[in-house]
Amino acid sequence: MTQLPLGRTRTQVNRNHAIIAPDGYVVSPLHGWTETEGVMLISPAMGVAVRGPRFAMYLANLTSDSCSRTADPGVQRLIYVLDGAVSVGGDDLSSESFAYLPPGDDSSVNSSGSARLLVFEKPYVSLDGTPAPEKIVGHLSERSAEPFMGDENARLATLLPVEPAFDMAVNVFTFDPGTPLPFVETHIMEHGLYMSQGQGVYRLGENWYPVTKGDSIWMAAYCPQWFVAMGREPAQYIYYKDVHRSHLS
Ligand code: UGY
Ligand code: MN
Repeated sequence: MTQLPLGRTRTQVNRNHAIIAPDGYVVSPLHGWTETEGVMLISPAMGVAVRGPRFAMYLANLTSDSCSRTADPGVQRLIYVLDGAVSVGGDDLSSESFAYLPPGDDSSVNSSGSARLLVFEKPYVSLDGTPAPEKIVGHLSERSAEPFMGDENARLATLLPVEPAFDMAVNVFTFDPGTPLPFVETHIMEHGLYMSQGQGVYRLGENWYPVTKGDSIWMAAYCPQWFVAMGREPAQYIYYKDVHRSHLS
């Protein structure tokens, strides 16, 4: 990767969106994890927006001594393995595997070597008469990647069931080179996004950003958004969105 001149960064934090580039990472001990360092990519502490993030997305860098503690009370967690292997409450997870832990689930994450995880956390909002979801463990390859709005070159896989019990979605979107999102989206849901492969250009509000593997993006509710994949290989991102809850809550 080309070195940036001293005093420059590709990171930008704005009112309704942010690009967090690896050139500015500061690793620190992770609250709720033991012997684990990480980078908090998105959290309510960003607070620059009219309405800041209501979830967190972070990288957890594990060694053989690392383990996680139960998430804060009422908080659900989705763990996606970027590199390496871990066990989550006895289930073995390899690269591109994931585990969804509902609030209160005390499955601990352990690793026997180095591993890199992308973690999403959100306070769970219950729905009257609908029990909270149970723990789920799976692998990206088990989820079917469906053409997005009929486009075979843009494929969307949902990791979690699309059911009212879930108040968050985590999806994996893969675009062949040259493929765009079909229109500029503007919607009430917010997103936390991690580029897992390839590169492209993201439009956020009135700005266009070249983005590449390893970059993270936060998009506030109603942030106009659009993407086109560029380069020689498919671009892929993993993203969070809030779903299935009242627009007034
Ligand atoms: O689910 C979504 O809103 C998705 N199409 N947004 C995005 O990729 N920026
Ligand atoms: Mn969207």
